[in-house]
Amino acid sequence: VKFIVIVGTAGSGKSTLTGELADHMESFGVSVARLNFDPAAETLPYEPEVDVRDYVSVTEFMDKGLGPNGALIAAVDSIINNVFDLREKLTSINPDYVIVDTPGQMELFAYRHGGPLVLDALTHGYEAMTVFLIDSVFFEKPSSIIASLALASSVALRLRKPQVNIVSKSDLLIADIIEEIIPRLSDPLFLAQMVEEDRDSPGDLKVLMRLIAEALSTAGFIGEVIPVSVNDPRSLDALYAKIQQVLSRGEDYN
Ligand SMILES: Nc1nc2c(ncn2[C@@H]2O[C@H](COP(=O)(O)OP(=O)(O)OP(=O)(O)O)[C@@H](O)[C@H]2O)c(=O)[nH]1
Ligand SMILES: [Mg+2]
Repeated sequence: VKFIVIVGTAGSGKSTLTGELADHMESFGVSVARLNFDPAAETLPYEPEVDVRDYVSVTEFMDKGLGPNGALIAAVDSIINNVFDLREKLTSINPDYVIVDTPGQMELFAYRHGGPLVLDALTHGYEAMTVFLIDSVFFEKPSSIIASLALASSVALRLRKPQVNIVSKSDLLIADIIEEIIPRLSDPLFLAQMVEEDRDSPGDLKVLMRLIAEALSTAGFIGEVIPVSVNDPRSLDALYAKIQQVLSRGEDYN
């Protein structure tokens, strides 16, 4: 069993990708279990083999006085009590891969303790990686591109797993962004130029943006960013190839 943990901001396409990537991988003859890790999901675009909603309920925490966001955080924290059962279920299915569809509340995985703790307990002893979705809507402005890369690095810092960063819903982007910007996101000179040409940000923020970009690229954090659309099977091929490459490289991180 190898774990692919899908993480991204609200509405970035995690659940849709979980379903489509699983189907795509199965078409190559590998077995995949879809794990819904979002206790607040109302409907899902796929049929999960394993579902945290069978164990924890967000409304239970709302009944205790928490608001919807706080209740979701508490619900995810409480999954720790069910990790043994979840692992039992998954090992009885014994798939080649488990794809984990997480909630869009990024603080769970970018800042808080509970998200990494529960995921570590879930994947302990198995190979695991993160696929981080950068929503294509963030490609509107240099400042949101840099902020998204910074968020991607927060997730990597907290989850401590090998991570592939992708741009989701790439069919919504114009060709220029796909061809000229996304392939060059790991190039510090390109990022510096993009920041320099940004007309929306004042000078002091440009300095900050340039330094963040330089730090992420010189640290080698950004790597190859893959544009992915669930409507384009070739992009799912490219993502699956990258996943296999990262997971076969193995043990460097854990
Ligand atoms: N055009 C296009 N739309 C997509 C793609 N992937 C997902 N979507 C749409 O984006 C919307 C959000 O998708 P979800 O999969 O629910 O996103 P999510 O990240 O799971 O959302 P939360 O769980 O609420 O955080 C849906 O309307 C999807 O149909 C894609 O590759 N291209
Ligand atoms: Mg979802």
